Amino acid sequence: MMEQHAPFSLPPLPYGYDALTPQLDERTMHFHHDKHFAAYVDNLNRLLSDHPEYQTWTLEELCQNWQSLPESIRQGVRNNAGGVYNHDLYFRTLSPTPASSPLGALEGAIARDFGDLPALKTALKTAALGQFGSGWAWLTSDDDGRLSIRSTPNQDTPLPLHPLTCCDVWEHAYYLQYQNRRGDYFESWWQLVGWPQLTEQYASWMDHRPRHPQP
Ligand code: MN3
Repeated sequence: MMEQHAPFSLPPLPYGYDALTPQLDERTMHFHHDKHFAAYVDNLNRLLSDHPEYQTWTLEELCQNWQSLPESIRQGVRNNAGGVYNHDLYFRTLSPTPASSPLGALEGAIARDFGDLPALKTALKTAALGQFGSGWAWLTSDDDGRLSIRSTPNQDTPLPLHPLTCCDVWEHAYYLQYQNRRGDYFESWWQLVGWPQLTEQYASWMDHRPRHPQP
């Protein structure tokens, strides 16, 4: 998805709509994926339809370089390319059969950068609950593999940092099931984080990261 360019297509949900129950119910998944995520894809394609010169840009390029677009589509692409990028990662990194913990290089990096997994969770929850209004909380890596927690407003991404996973704290992600209880939603979301996938992604980055000149 990140390397795709226009026209973008909605990736199917990688598991059943009822696969994440009871933490995320089927109705929430239908609205969130089929209505909200789909709308970002449709809006982005519509914005780019009259601008063939930007139809070769990848999703990441659109997310990172929206400032250089014409004013007529700049804010729209910022919001909707971000919406596509963020929701793609959100749905891909949830798992119906989550493992209890990260492994390998990721486990080591969490110990180094947070102390332990509960400390990472606390920092991420603080970011998720502290984001005023709509936005996202992120676990990211820099080019050297150092992990950090970020939050972004609206549909902004943490690029050029590499996001490992993200908690959607827009009300549309949880209101049907949790109403105003964002903290309860976070706890449910946390139980669904697919650590095997994050472990593999992090290991792959570490194997292929750009090499900095040695001093
Ligand atoms: Mn959402």
